[in-house]
Amino acid sequence: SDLIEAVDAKIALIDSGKISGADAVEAIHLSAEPQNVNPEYQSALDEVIHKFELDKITADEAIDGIKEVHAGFVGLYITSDLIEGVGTQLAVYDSGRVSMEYTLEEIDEIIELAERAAKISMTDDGIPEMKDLPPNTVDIPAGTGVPGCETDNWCYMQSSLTVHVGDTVTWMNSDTLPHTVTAGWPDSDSIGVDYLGGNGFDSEFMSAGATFEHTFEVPGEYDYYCQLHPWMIGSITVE
Ligand SMILES: [Cu+2]
Repeated sequence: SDLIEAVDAKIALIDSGKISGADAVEAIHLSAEPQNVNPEYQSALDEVIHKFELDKITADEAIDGIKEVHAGFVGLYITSDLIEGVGTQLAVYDSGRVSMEYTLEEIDEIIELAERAAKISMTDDGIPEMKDLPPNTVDIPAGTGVPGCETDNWCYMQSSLTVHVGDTVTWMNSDTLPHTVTAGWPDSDSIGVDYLGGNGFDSEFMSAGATFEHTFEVPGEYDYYCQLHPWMIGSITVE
């Protein structure tokens, strides 16, 4: 599959010695994560990365761990119900809207973003500190690309916002991964611009650092979510 090829390409890059161990770990993390093809693969990968981030293992050990996880799951990808439950993601990659390969310059850029994201301060509860944002701005904090943020409602900060008719809301992607701001919810009949009789919105892919704006002209309760990480949900109330 595309995923196998992408991770194999990354591992080849590491093996060729073109990038350092720590850079490679980050790059694999960031390139594999948005694909999110198999939750078990993802959590096994996350576990390795997490140990690396906590300095419990070295970069070289992390790479070995990643290779092991990867090797262990290759058979599963090829033989099992690959498509089930991943239709959206695969369509996304097939559409070419998400880059599967990174150039060395892009990897440098990603690492810089990752370092910036790592500096975001967290409260004692592990919830990102609320940023000092302009009015009617919603932040997408780092770390929302893996499940967990939904427990304390910080996948979008703030997850619910009340504005007035005519107001423009701006979303900022402060994470290192792409996200979307898509009206509706994962199982709703109509999503994106079709939501609520054509009054919805859809950012499509917001890369790291990107912003998206929508002006609300019709009162109502607008639910929204991330198409890449459907546990990310938020709402805008327009009065
Ligand atoms: Cu997302």
